Amino acid sequence: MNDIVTLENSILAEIDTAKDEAALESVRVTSLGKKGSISEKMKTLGGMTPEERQKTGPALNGLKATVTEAIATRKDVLKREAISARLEHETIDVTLPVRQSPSEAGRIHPISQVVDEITAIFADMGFSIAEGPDIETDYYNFVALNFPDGHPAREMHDTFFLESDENGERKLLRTHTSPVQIRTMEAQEPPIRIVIPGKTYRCDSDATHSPMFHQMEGLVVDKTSNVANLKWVLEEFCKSFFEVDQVKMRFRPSFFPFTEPSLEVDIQCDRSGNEVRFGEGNDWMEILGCGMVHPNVLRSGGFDPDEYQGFAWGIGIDRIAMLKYGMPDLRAFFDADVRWMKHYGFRPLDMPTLFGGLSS
Ligand code: 2U9
Repeated sequence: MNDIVTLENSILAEIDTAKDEAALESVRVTSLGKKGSISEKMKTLGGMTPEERQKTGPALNGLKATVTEAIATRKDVLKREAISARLEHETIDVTLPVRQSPSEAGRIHPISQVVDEITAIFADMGFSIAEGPDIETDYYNFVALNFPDGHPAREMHDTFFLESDENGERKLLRTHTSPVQIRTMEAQEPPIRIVIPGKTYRCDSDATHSPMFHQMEGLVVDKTSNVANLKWVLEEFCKSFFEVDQVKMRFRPSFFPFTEPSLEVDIQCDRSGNEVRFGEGNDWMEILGCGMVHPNVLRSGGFDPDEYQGFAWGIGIDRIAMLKYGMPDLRAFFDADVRWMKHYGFRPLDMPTLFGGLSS
């Protein structure tokens, strides 16, 4: 029994002098752990006579309880001492300026902003957003869109070609987002209502052309869609996008291989002041191209042109971003100049919605 008292005194002394929680944990392991001094003593109970065991058993259980409680009490004291020490040494200088969080300091690029605005407008009209690869085949970029081999309109696209692959096929960087419409027609049954914002590529570079630029095309295919529906969709889009109540539009005959009839669209504007104003004035500005989908293109998508019809349009995102936000030089979009982004960029948490305002 004496050795149990001695053991208790020595363990309690170690607990009292433990400097921190790590030292206390080490006392717990060496006393109560599987191979600790108390556990080792417990193991000797089996070799004792019943009388010895009757005395030693409760004494060891009491030792275990005393040590467990002493450890818990010391742990509380050490925790409180550690907090007091931190409070004494840690200070906050409340006069320092608050550092801006990335969600406040960062800016959304005007192109991304305009893509989000367009997405919000067309989603509200019931359109889905479709995407496809930037590297395309000649078939999806040209043939399926009614540009057969040798068609003169191919020359106008200034295409970037990749090296021929092992099958002799020359892939290319898509010159418009139109391949996505063909891929969607192949994969879906009408009615189809999609818009495709995305990167496009043509070998052209000056103040108003960049080798990589952004387009937003749209496609509707069903059994009844017509030019009146097309005009309504584009008018609603222009009013929402330029955030005006009314906008006059002028549709002029044009030619694109993938649409018949094809139309170019001008919107009313006022150029008399320093900036262009939409929805008023006596001037016109060309803004987009559109038309009814050509029967050959419907066939490429797997639809019978005697049963289905549709309309489509294409618009340059960079250009409408420049017009809406008064940015004079296209090249600045791709310069990654932080000062320019601070001036023309948008706050990350001001997401464009029709109910909250597109650009407010
Ligand atoms: C399919 C069927 C029809 C897409 C169209 C235009 C007219 C057009 C230009 C506008 C400015 C390109 O960025 S831009 O230079 N695009 O004028 N695009 S109709 O017609 C399609 C597309 C796919 C299957």
